[in-house]
Amino acid sequence: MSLDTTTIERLAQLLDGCQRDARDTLKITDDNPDMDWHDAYAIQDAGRQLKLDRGLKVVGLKAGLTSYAKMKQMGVDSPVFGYLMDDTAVADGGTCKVSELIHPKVEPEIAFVTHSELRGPGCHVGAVLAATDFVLPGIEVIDSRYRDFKFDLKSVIADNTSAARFVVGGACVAADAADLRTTGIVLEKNGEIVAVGAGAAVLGHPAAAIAMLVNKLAERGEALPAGTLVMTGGITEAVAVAAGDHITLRVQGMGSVSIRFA
Ligand code: OOG
Ligand code: MG
Repeated sequence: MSLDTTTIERLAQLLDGCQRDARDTLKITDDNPDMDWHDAYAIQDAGRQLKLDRGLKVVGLKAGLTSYAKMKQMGVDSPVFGYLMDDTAVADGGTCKVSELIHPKVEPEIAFVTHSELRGPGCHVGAVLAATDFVLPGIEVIDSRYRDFKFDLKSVIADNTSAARFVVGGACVAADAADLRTTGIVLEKNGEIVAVGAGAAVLGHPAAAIAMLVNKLAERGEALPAGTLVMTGGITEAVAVAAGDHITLRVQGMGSVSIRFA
């Protein structure tokens, strides 16, 4: 750790305030160039504690920057992990108010729900699939709190990996009922196809994103609890949205999920 606890708390407050007021800030590494990886996750943790203190609940976890398309779009080279809070869940077909966000984008993802605890180190795709209850389509709405969506990895980790809203829906499918590498996805905006892809875009297999998350948690002595919802990361580049847009994600064999922006 290179930052003291006062600075970590101040940066968590800053990002939390930006999220609540829908205003942006410069990436925090500009003013804190010595910030290390532990600091980045410590700021993320402090931000989660602020939300828990307000009575919110953690309802899932997320991996991000897990596909080459996403890493290339954001100019970074490795995945990141964050959490999903209950006040950011949107019902399938529900509405998301853009006035509550800064510059939202949507990402087509495959979500997993586990039925058994997963514990690293050494977690792998096979262990994840064995512990998976079902998979289903998910759209993540990301909204970086950083100006013009410009950040580096440490800044985006501190900002809970741009998490803003998420929706899961469609059909729940057993993980062994589909080959998630070849599972195709189609993302539509206002009825027009804006992105297509396949599960393998995420680290070769979406379950690999969860294995990475579990091994990351193990570094802190933590496990992924049974019954956890995990978003495995955008399969394609994220797509900007504005009020009036309607987004549908179709996933092969899993139906579709949608969200409207107002
Ligand atoms: C970081 C979060 C990326 C994903 O699915 O790749 C993410 C960002 O691009 O703002 O959630
Ligand atoms: Mg995402």
